[in-house]
Amino acid sequence: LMLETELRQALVNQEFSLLYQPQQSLENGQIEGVEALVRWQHPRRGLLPPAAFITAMEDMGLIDELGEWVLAESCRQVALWQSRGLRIRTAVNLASSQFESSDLPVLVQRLCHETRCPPDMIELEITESMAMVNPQKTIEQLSELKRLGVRIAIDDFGVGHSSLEYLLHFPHDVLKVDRTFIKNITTSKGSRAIVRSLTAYCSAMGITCLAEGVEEQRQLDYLDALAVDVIQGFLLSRPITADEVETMVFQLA
Ligand code: G
Ligand code: G
Ligand code: NA
Repeated sequence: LMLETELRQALVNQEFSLLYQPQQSLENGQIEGVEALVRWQHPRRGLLPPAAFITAMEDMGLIDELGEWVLAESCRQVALWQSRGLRIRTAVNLASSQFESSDLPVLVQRLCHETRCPPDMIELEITESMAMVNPQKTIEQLSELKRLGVRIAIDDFGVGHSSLEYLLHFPHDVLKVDRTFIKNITTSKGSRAIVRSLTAYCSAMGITCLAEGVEEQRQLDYLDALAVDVIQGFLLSRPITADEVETMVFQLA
């Protein structure tokens, strides 16, 4: 079958699923939240990562439908965890067309309401480059989303050529420092200086500074010394199922 036909069928047949990658507070060691990461259970090729289908779905105009499912499923999972006494905030990646849609705030409000998911348990991730396409519109869209009570994370920060002046005007709760800086942190004074300046910015603004792609204990030691708030990466955990998240949260509580 053509990829497009397969992807349309995949939406109808509900072949997508979510894994969740834990995020840990360095202050108290607890799981702060998770990032939802979509997978495609292909009928013959097995479990496929986003790299195999996200761009294609953007090109085919199918990404909004997938994105709505990801958001709804994340809200359902947050509500399910909550009903079992677990508060696990869930971060959801937005594609640029989703973020640019004027319908996004209404959609978010409706899904939170329908699933009984508290809006402040949902974090919407947009990349720095998405934010910079039209900075004025970004400010307006983020302000409207913030009024609903959801949290905002700026993803892949530091590699998207944005002016820091704009960052100040984008309402956000979390800055996700791009993994390039974390990869180089043990060897590069420059990377350490950049992370240090980002943690200073976050702490002054009351924003959470999150380091993504943490793979080694030595990187974690530097990040801890630089006062990063939260880490995410293979060192802590790969993306895992909702049940595995529950087990991990109980073990660390
Ligand atoms: O899970 P993995 O590391 O393979 O994800 C790779 C990238 O795919 C992520 O960094 C993210 O940008 C993108 N991605 C994962 N899940 C989603 C999703 O639900 N929606 C969108 N738009 N992108 C996603
Ligand atoms: O940028 P974003 O947060 O969307 O990235 C999520 C992607 O990064 C997922 O596809 C996930 O599998 C991947 N990822 C998560 N932790 C690590 C890590 O420690 N190292 C590397 N190389 N990739 C990671
Ligand atoms: Na992300």
